[in-house]
Amino acid sequence: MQSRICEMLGIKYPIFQGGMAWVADASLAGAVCEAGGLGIIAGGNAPKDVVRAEIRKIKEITDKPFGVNIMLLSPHAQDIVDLVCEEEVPVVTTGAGNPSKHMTRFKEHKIKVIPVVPSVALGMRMEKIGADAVIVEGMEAGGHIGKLTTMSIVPQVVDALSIPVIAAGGIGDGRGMAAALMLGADAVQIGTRFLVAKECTIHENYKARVLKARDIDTVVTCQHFGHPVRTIKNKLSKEYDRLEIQELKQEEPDLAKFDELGQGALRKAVVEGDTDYGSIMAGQIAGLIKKEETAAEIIDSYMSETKAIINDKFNQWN
Ligand code: TUI
Repeated sequence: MQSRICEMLGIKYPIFQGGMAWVADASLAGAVCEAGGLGIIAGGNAPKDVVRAEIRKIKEITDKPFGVNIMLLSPHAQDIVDLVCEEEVPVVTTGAGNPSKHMTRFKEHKIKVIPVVPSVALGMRMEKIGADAVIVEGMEAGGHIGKLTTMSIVPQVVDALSIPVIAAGGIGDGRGMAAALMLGADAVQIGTRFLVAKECTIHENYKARVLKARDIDTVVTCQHFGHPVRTIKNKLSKEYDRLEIQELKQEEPDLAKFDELGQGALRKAVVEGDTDYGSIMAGQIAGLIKKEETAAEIIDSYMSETKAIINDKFNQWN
């Protein structure tokens, strides 16, 4: 299944692995690249040297194209922009902000730039200033999310733009991938399912919580203050809910309290395996995930399920 995005990036399958902060290291991203997808190293909140080490590692693991995600809320975002230019990273995805001010720099270094856009308007702006494609992420996704669902926003962005669209959020298997392609997406980006990849180095407690999650187990915290984030329900998410109710009653809510609660919470879950007070970011499809597999097995199952569904439908109607 070749598509214009595969041709543009030199990858075999139209599957991106989400650049999940603290999660997406060279081990996971390298395995995804070797399996034919686009592996993406997360910049997250990490400083330049840490990300550089992961870039050097992935270059040892694979000679296939890979990406780096720049999380624009990071205090190190500008450093990571410099880094991807220095290291001649082939593909950059951005998230959690508007990457306009870095675009010329990326283009000078012949980097393919693929921003996450939360709306048609930002998608159009990105196309105008030279983005090579955009990722459209519905609020079914884990982590920091926008307001719209994948089903609603993907076709609207597809209609408004000429560049390829990558759909993300809620795509847990080949059925979801087939649906995203039917909406007009050229590729999909998968986060949550790769959390339980064998090559994913997160704490086993985190993986266990994803494997155990039911359909109703994710929640969105900070809906009213700061940045909305989808996680698996735990003591931390309940603490956020309590704080939100408390601060909604105040005339001048104390936003610093939300930052304080979130400080280091993702690291706590990913590195220390604290699934009570750590932030267990995961998407709504967590309930679909039942087993740990290699990245190659995950990619192969998305591809074979997608092809089977599309063939079946075609045969049914012809
Ligand atoms: O970025 C993500 N997901 C993330 S980032 C992250 S680390 C974090 N943790 C706590 C709070 C905040 C960040 C965990 N998960 N996905 C891509 C994404 N981008 N979602 C939403 C957006 C986005 C939002 C606004 C992209 C652009 C944007 O533009 C606003 C503007 O300035 O025009």
